[in-house]
Amino acid sequence: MAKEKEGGGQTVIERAPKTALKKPPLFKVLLHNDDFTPRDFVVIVLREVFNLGDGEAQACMQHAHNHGIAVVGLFTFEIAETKVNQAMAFAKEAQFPLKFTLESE
Ligand code: TYC
Repeated sequence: MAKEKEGGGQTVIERAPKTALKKPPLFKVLLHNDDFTPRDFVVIVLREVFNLGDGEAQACMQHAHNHGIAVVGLFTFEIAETKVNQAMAFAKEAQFPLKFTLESE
């Protein structure tokens, strides 16, 4: 990325060094349908854990319900893993078999 910098009345364009860090790989979080988890519970998990808006959460839940699976979002591995663990712990506590998995992009 080029960046402008003021230098004694001149504008100097600085280029990012060639050693600029690479973007980390992204992972898809997938939501799986099941026959037992209530729709409202799925929507709450998508809102609370994955920070989806209400409309997005409804659409994601409905997609999984209709097609068996839905992409919740793309995250770095650690964030994806943390969110999947939080979401499944939440479901386990409520005794629902709701399942999320990770897939490399
Ligand atoms: N199929 C569930 C029901 O009819 C709702 C549901 C939707 C469950 C999406 C999981 O990922 C899911 N109660």
